[in-house]
Amino acid sequence: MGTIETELGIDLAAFWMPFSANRQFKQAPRLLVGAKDMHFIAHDGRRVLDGTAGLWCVNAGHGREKIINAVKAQLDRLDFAPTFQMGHPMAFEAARKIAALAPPGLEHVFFANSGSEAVDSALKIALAYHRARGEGQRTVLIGRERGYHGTGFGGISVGGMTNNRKTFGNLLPRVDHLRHTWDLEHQAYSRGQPEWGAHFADELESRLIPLHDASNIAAVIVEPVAGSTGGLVPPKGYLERLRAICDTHGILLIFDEVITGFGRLGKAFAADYFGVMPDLMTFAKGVTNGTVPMGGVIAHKRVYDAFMQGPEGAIELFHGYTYSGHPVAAAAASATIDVYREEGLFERAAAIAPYFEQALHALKGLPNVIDIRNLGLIGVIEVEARPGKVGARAFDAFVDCYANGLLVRPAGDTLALSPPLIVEKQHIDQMMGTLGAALKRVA
Ligand code: PXG
Repeated sequence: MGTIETELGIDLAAFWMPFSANRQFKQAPRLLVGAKDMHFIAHDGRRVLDGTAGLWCVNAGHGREKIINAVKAQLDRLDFAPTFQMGHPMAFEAARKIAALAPPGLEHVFFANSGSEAVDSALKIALAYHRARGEGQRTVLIGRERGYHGTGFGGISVGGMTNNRKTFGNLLPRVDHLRHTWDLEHQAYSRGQPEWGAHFADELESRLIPLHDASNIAAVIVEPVAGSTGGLVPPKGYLERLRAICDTHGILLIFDEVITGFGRLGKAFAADYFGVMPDLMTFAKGVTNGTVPMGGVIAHKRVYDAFMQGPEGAIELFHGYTYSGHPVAAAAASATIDVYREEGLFERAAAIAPYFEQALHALKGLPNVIDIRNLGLIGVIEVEARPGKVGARAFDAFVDCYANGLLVRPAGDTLALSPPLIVEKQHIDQMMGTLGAALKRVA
């Protein structure tokens, strides 16, 4: 063990950390040892304001008793039960509550254990749906540049993040991409949805459908708001156009709502916020308030019904996970949804979003800031990259913020804020104060 490890009393060697600079981290670790409501406790005892709801998942804030108690009670009652040709009450209860929260028509829930699995499940359901209807030739999947759909082979194939793709070979065949919707020249400092850019949807019809032929295309998958690549907010009218084109050509529209689901935009789902209904919707993260891993797909009734046609005893979809609908995750989801509802947290997020927007955009003019974007409780600052060192400035700002009691999330040269929905004005003021000071220091 090195000196830092001796100081901390922890051996850092064995854990190969995900999406992390392992060697750098292990030289100067940032360890979190506790959390309550809006704050983490760092290993040195400092309170750190959680500007990111963990990783966009702790929407009701940390350490919520109702959820914790539900998890404990479930562990005491039934620790595990299979869901392949068997069942247990809590999986059905969680699915019922999730479906009740989802927009009309989105009625059936397929459980996975993460956003990545949710995405792979949704892509497979789309392919199987067309096959069940006698259109098995529809195998082309369309994603979008700068999309993030997790890290499975399906997700990175339809995703559009260079670093997540370049190392991993051929990926899925028969995948294509729409261009992303961000344009600095026409959209910089948009508050909420940019006015300009709905036409980016048109290339589905003008470029991709002519190239592949609509009869071969299974699905289009997009994040309603692209989260991980820096909060790319869809231009007004863009999602509506995608929906209309998919309808014209019999293509399924999948919304990846892993980040936008469970109140991030001030509604249960982004589909509600935008008034655009997908055929399939993925979720994860906020479904259990981050307490227990869970993800899944919510399918429209017409998609589910297409599967329920064959002989009675036939398994309709050869897909699933040992832990699909895990009792402990299902109990966490059920209690989490109760908390969201009882405390009106989605409405709360909607009510405080204008204050958040105002405070965020007040950072305009600070050194190197080139764009500020927001929607609901998503806020992103884009800074000019240091010459030849993409991402370094945002990373330094993240480290500076952490040293000064605030957790923000760096991605490339953006810094994202996505606080728990219980955030108060004083927290927002603190976030912007700390972030502003950091941006000056790393100039
Ligand atoms: N889809 C979307 C839209 C996501 O944002 C996933 C799928 C994958 O989920 P899992 O549970 O497999 O990680 C995600 C995950 C960040 C950040 O800081 C975002 C995610 C994960 C970690 C960090 O932007 N999103």
